[in-house]
Amino acid sequence: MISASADLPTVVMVLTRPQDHALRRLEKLFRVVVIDRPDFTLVDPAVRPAVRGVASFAGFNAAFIDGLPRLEIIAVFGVGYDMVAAQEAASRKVMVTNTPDVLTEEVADTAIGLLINTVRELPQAEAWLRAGRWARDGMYPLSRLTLRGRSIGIHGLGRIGSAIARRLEAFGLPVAYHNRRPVEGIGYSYYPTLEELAAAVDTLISVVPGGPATETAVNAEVLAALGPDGVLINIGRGRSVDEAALAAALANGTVAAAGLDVFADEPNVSQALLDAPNTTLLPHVGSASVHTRRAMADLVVDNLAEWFMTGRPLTPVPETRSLVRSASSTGD
Ligand code: NAP
Ligand code: 8YV
Repeated sequence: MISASADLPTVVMVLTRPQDHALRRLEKLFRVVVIDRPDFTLVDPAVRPAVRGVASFAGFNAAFIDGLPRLEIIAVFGVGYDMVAAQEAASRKVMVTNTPDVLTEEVADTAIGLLINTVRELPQAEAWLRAGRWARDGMYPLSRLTLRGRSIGIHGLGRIGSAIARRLEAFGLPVAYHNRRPVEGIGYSYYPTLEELAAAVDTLISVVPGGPATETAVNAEVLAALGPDGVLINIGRGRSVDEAALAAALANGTVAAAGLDVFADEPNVSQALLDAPNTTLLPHVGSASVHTRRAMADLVVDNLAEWFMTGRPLTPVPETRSLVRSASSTGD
């Protein structure tokens, strides 16, 4: 057991904004050094050789790992770890963990909210009321689009994609999907390419991980296949969508509307998308409730604690799943 009286491992916490709950928990278990970006030179050179763990609320690269010679584990805040050098960590025998499952239902709820807002124009209707237009100009115009009669395509039927699909089944809407391979034991129709899926449905929800394999997967051809009644929702990663192609498709009616929670260059949003018609844009709030962010922060801390207590973290990323903590690892 790690106890306050033991020789505590040193852990670096990389914080881009305050995480008081996680900090308080970490300070009970470890000696904690806080830095505000993943740059090892921000850690005192005398402390660097003692650092054995990192709690990262930001990404990191190989140079960061190399600057901390006794590093054993990096616990990442977030399920998506495209901003993380996981392969490089694996080759250096550094464990990487992420925060799956604890955010799945929250992100699925957000996706449904974004879909309904996009299709039924609820944010615009509220703006109409607040601007006094209901009393002045009458009823908000009927929404052009509806969820009724839609067919849904999920791009990335994993944990979150499945939770979105379950919700939409309850809405009475048919669901199909595209992954690199079919999911066993699932009744939804599978399409081996994204373009085939887009052609078969009128509502595409993208919830794939970022990275080279999904970069601009939702491109001009996919949008054309989705068609003029088509709605795109992206709650996965911004770079999975060709944003210039999407802005053009919205402007010329190739697709009807888009709801986006994620963007290629966050926190910057391209002017073309800001100017595009029929869009609902959210500032990456998929998991952003106090409840769920606290659960994610707890999992970051629990992963570090389990690693140092048992050598087996709770949620390793696939790249480092087979790593075991070396028996020669000792206290600071
Ligand atoms: P997951 O369980 O790993 O699901 C990912 C799904 O994507 C799997 O079904 C996978 O199936 C599929 N996939 C992966 N690469 C693909 C490719 N090249 N082409 C087609 N399908 C592919 O992950 P999750 O927990 O559902 O999270 C999904 C992603 O959502 C995260 O990685 C993150 O980027 C994003 N996310 C966003 C927010 C937000 O706030 N907006 C919050 C949480 C997560 P195959 O492996 O069979 O292809
Ligand atoms: C978070 C996410 O916003 O988990 C993810 O992959 O995109 C979101 O839950 C992010 O990871 C932390 O800022």
